[in-house]
Amino acid sequence: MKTSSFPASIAWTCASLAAAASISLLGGCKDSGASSNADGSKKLTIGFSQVGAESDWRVAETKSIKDEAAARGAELKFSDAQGKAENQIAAIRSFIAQGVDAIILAPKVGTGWEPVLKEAKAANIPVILVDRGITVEDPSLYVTLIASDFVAEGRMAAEWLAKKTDGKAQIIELEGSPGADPAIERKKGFADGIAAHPDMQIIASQSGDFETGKGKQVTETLLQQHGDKVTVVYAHNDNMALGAIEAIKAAGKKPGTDILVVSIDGVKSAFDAMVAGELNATVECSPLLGPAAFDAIEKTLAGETLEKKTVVADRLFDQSTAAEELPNRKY
Ligand code: GYE
Repeated sequence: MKTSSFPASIAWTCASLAAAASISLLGGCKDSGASSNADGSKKLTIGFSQVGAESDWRVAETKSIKDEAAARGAELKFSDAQGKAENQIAAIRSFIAQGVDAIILAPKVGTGWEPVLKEAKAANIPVILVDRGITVEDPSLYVTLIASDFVAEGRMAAEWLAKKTDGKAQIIELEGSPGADPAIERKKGFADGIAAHPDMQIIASQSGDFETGKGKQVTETLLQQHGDKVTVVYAHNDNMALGAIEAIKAAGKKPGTDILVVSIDGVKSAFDAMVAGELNATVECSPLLGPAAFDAIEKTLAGETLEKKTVVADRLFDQSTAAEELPNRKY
């Protein structure tokens, strides 16, 4: 789907300025008082509102965006919201007040963004969404979303599991943060994937907030409640799966054998756990979004119209290839 990106007026101004004066598009067209790059182009100032650092995945995403800002000579104003959407709203307001050239937003939840995004739009500051989507009535409130297909990820996990278990599984599901796009969609994709297998059932489902500690805690409680019935843990991210692995061991069982563990993200520690035989499979979800985010910023400031969504391609890894793949992992 193609939708117009940022207000045509600002796009026109940037493009024509660049054409007329041959200035680097890297410079954007806002004056935030920043200095110049070595090649004489004006330094871009970008605000990045990050959810927090709850997972290895998110730490890798932050690094990717920081590294890319440095590589492109942009100044990055970074805000860690400590897991709170309201802190992200405050950070966006502060970026607007500082007159940044563009904002990168990794939204904690899918709703509640309309008012602050209207403020950004009124200030002619384009907003690029990374990793999670949002629901807004007016799609022009953001330029583009760069993210994985979370429904497909959940489905991939389910299909792998159906093959592995011959369609028989009693599953504990560890959900991501409530209201977060990947939590909602990974749940849906997985449910779709097991629907054709009547002997695959989710016997309990609870949020572990995408964190290792909470994943462990929730698994401990659910194992106490459901005892010997459980044959599989499906976690919406690797960190919760790693927590679940600890809880399974503490309950005197062998993760990966007595209870299969499947998750999503593909972080290095998940590959280590697969090599150790404790995690069975993980679906890759790339957090290396910095280059695509900065390409989008440069294009929108240059007046180009962007696709509304760029889908990052994912694939599943299991124990059969984990050792061979581990040295190639970049996060
Ligand atoms: O899977 C998880 C994280 O939004 C895609 O958030 C991201 C998810 C990722 O904390 O580990």
